This record gives sequence, structure tokens and C-alpha cells, in this order.
Amino acid sequence: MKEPLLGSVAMPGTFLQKACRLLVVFCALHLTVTLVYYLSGRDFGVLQLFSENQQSQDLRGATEGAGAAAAQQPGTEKPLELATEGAEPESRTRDSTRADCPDPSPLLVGALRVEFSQPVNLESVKESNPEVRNGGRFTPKNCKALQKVAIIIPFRNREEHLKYWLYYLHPILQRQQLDYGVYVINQDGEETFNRAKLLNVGFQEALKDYDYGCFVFSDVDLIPMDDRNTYKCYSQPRHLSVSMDKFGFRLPYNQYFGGVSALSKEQFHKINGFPNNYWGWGGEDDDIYNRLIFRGMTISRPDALIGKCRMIRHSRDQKNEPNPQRFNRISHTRDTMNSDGLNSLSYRVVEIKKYPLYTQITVDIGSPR
Ligand SMILES: [Mn+2]
Repeated sequence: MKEPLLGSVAMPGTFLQKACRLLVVFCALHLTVTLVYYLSGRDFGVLQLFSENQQSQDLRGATEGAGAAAAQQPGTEKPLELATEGAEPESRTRDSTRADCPDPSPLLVGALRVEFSQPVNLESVKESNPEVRNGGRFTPKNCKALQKVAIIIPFRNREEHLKYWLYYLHPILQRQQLDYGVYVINQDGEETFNRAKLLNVGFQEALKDYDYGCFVFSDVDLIPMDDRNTYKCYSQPRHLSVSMDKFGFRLPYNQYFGGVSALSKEQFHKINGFPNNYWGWGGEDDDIYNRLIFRGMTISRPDALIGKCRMIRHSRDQKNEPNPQRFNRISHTRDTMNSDGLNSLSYRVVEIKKYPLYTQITVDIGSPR
């Protein structure tokens, strides 16, 4: 405040002047205290809410989502809250010493550089991922993972691709704070390749290993280019490889469900798993898409930026020629899905090998009939 202003109002005599000044100082002090109290009060309010309501997902989303808006994905889908041990969320926190991992994970870094020029040495991949346990298992140390995820990779004669996959994915999956295991389902013999049947086998075999609630089905040659593309399950089946370099970083068509996808155990059961009779290349992903739609589900996807991924270039595999029956089969999914799937799956496990970075299940899945 300036002297003249006060002076013009001030009555003669210094007592009144002093009183006015005192009043101004008092007002300023009052204002400051109020402001400080107000600002700190806001923080206290949030902290109070947190301690009263630590399990509220909405609250977590509201507060942490603000800091990582980029991780927000389009659509209305919410991450699944997979039941653990059938316990109520509230008693879970009281009983468990570890709090749930925040969603999204604070360890994420966003866009990644992915290239395939240098060969990968698995020894050094193992060394740089010391927390990955034998068989390719990992559990976050400092918090409780929101989901238990089995990664299922259909496989035959693609060792070089698998090395790149392990090199890139293990660090990403750990940053995503998932309780995960990597299962490479290796088709035994020289018969025609059958991707979807191998995925069915992976689902069933992984469940014998651990209480997984979510299943990510990934081709061995697909690497995500952004770690915000979390390899977990959502309230609707998730398509993760939405923006592949091979297709010019866009969906080849709207119904495309190939590459990398994630289904919860319940979603997988709801569609009787995947078809067992797509031998050779193509069609099985469209059949899976049909199954999901016929069971009233929709497809959840990340946006085109977060969903970017690279495919390792390769020539067509032997014994994986385009399947000429695929168009006919896709047009009959509605009739065949009830009798062809998890309930008709038969196979013979030849060997289960636990390597430091993955579990390999070699399986005899027969031949086309
Ligand atoms: Mn490929």
C-alpha cells in the first residue's frame, strides 16, 4: 500500500494512521495464512482420501492419470480387476503387506527404439535381467501385480526371432509390473503349422503351471515400440498389435485381430478357446474375431501411436503355406465354434524345458484331417 492513499483517508493525528497500517498488515497476514492453509489443505484432502480408500481404482485413475495422460487410451474399456484368491479388495489390502502396483506403472518410459541389426546373445540378456526367474517368470518385488499374465508364443524354427523377442520384451514386461511367465509352444514334427491350436495348448499348459488370469497371445516376430502398450487384459478382448510397420503403421482392416492379442481366462472360455482346424497360414485370427463378436464382446485397442510395433522381416516358413480352406471356414464360425475349440482339443506334450528366459513346451498336435 502506498502512503498517499492511506493519507487521503486518514484523519489528522498519527494514531489513526498507525491503526490503519496495522489493519492493512493484519489483513495481509490473514490473507497469507489463509492461502497457505488452503493450498496445504488441498494436499491433505487427497492424502486423507487415499488413506481412507486405498483400493478405489477410480481415485487412482483420477490422480495418477493426470500425471501420465499420454498413457490414457481411447475407448471406454477399463483394465480388468482379476480376482485373486477370491478375497474382497478391502481385506486384501489389510492382509497383504504389499500394496497393489499403480496403474499405469510409474516405470514406463514410452516410445522405444526397436531394430534388428545386431545379433542377440541370450547369456547377456539373462545377465541384464537378473530378476527374471527360471522358465521366464517374473513377479514385481515392491508391489502386488494387478494381473497374472501368461505370454503364449506359437513357435517352430524361429530361434533368431525368439532371441530378439526375449531381448526386447523382458525389460518391457518388468517395467509394466506384471506377474508374468513366457511360454513358447513349439510344434513338434514337420506337419503343417497350426498357430491357433498351439495357442490353445499354451492356454491349457500355462494354467497347469500357475494361476494365470490373463493370456497374451503373441507371434514371435512382433516387438512393441512403446511400453505403454501394456501386455495385460481388459474388460473386453484386447488387440495390441494395431499399428504394425508391415502395414504402414495402421490396421490392415477393421476386423483384424492377428499378431498380438490378450484375453482373460473368462473371455477365452466364453468363446470355447480358439479353432483347432486351421492348418497353414491365415484365417484363424478372423475366426477368433468372429467368435468374440458372436459372444457379444467388442475389441479393445490402444491408439495408433502407443500401438506401434515392428515385425522382424522374414520369408514364408516351410510348411506354413496359405490355407486354401480358410475363407470357407471363416464363414462358418458360428456353427463350428461350439464343437471346435477348447472342448475338442487333443495333443501330446513331448517335452517341457525350463530355460532361464522362457519355458518351452514341445507338443505333438497331430495333422490335418
Ligand atoms: Mn511374421
